[in-house]
Amino acid sequence: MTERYSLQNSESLDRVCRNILQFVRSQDNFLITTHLSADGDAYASTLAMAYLLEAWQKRYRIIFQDQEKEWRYQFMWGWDKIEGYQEGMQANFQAAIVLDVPSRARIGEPARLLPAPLYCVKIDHHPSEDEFTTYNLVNTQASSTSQLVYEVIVRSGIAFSNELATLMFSGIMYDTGRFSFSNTSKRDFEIAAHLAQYGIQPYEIANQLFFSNSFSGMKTIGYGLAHMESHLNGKLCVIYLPHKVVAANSASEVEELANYSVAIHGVEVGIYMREPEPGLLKISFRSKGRVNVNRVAKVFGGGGHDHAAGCRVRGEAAQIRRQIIQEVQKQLEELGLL
Ligand SMILES: [Mn+2]
Repeated sequence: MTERYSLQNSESLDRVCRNILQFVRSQDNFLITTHLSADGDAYASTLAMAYLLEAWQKRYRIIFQDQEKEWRYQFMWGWDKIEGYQEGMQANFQAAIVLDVPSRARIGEPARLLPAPLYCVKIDHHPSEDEFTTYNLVNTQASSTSQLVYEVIVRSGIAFSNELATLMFSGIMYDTGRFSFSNTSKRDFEIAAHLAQYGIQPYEIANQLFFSNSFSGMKTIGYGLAHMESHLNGKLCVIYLPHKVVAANSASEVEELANYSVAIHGVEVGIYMREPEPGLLKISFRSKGRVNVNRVAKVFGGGGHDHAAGCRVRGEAAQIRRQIIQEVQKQLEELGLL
């Protein structure tokens, strides 16, 4: 069953969700996993599916590539159940649920533990890059994977609780940038209104997700802002953190710099480059909406959404920055914005 649904077709959404639920009901001993460098939506959607399996008394393990768990998500139900991938882990899972992942490669090492595609479910809102799962709930219009997980869980018949509602709300809040990014839809507000019935605390959740930075992390954000560069007549902003600066910080703490790169009047595209290890660049692309940054990221072997994408490349920062500027320039010229 490889069919996908579009937001306009709720009958099809219903069918896809029910197929997934039927499959999950029929299986046991699950692997649940997500993408490398798991973010708020990855944690929340993964843990919400674990909550469903728990309610159905299924056996499961949650395995992430990341060895270190992100402390800012510690408030989420099930955080303590997440394991980091270890060499030699046994691939004896009967079924798998992968969340928020556009490709097998983006899972990292836990991909080795996946059973055959016929036993794999994928729930995601990124454009798919390869086929490694049979049961797919993929909608690139959805704000978040957590929104899609809600669509599945609301049809499962399990009792909602504050913990479950907090998970799904957190994922949506995270990926919509507190209900403000261009991906935010009417559906997110409908879901939020339903989840609010279970006593969720938006203020507390926002504090955990967005305002729990360390002192040194905030200073590094300051470093990035103080050193940002303006290119292409102020249409492109580049923020770059060299290895020596990145090394002193937990990576996720300074992720917000990606959003700041495009938070300037007149900027169409923001780029946030950091060097987690010497010679390796992790790059985030953000667009105000007109430039398709997924296209830019693809030139460098990455991908994502039209408005937010990323890639990892090996090479020299100054040279890669020049190439990226050229790619953005091409699109700005095509659009008549330069
Ligand atoms: Mn997501």
